[in-house]
Amino acid sequence: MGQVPGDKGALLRAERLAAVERIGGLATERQVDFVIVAGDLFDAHTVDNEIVTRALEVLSRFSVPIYAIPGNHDFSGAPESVYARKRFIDRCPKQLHLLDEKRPVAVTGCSVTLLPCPLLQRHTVVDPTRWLTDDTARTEPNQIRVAIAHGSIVDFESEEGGTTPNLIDPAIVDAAKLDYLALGDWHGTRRVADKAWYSGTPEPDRFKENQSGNVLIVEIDSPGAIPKLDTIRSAGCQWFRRSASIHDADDLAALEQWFSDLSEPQKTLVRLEYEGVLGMEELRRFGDLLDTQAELLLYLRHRGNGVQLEPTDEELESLGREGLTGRVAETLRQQVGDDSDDGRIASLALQMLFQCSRSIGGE
Ligand SMILES: [Mn+2]
Repeated sequence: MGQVPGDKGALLRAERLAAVERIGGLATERQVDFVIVAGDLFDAHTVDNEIVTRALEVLSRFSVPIYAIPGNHDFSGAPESVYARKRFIDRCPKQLHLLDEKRPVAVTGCSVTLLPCPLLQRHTVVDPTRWLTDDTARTEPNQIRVAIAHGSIVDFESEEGGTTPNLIDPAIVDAAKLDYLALGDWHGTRRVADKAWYSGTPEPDRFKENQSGNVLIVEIDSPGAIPKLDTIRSAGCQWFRRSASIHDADDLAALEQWFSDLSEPQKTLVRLEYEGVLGMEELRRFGDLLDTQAELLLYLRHRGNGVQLEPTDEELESLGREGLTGRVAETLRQQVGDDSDDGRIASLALQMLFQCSRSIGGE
């Protein structure tokens, strides 16, 4: 959340809690047996007590049990762990079960046994799911075996091979006869196999187009059955990345339209990257667009090489074609559009030239 400063950052933090609240509502509405948090309930051990207290308060209103494992950001077993903190221990509601041991846990009221793969340190070189083929991971034959793990799948970092920490081999699903493997760490919703999914983070927190902001409702009829999944949007905010190449009035109009089509600007964050060349009037319109959207949106970050000024024939005409100003402007115009310092300097010089000529002209 460090990307968004000040009050707007605070708004985003509040939205994360609201997402947890929505999940609680959904759990009741859909009559699920329990909720799984596959790690990183908290994003750091240094999280403020205020956030711990508020998160636990929201979870205390869940009508069903919540089973959470520690992830790489909130690993357990160390004195500095958020889970060792007095505030957490004192305020942990009865619904929340922190599974920080590698042993099967039967869920009361349904025939599911959970097989947690907690992280007890930030990085492990041993696959955290490896214990699932041990005798200690055996369950009763009528039980639905649901494992919970936090880490990366081999495919994601195939070029780096074994150097990725907390690496999970999805072959464990068959090897350990799992009915489902609930995965955490990846921010987007992602299918690894029929029986292994990343739900993704319920509230996005970065500009990455990776399908985040969902919860998964998983229905498993009996041991061995293929799980039925329903992806439900849990996010309150939308994060967009947009790149724009702006070379004429149509390009500018398309960008204006894109912004005005955003359904909830106050809950929308946009990262805009742009480049291009526009005439004087259009460049002013573009500047206005950025200013007003920065005011309207929850957050607008824009960067890029900038849009350069290339005055139209009429705009050049207004400087007087035969005069000195006109001739300088014409020379500068020929350098604009060049993606180099020269092009950018020529564009800035032209903008200053227009400003000067207008203030002399008494506009
Ligand atoms: Mn993580």
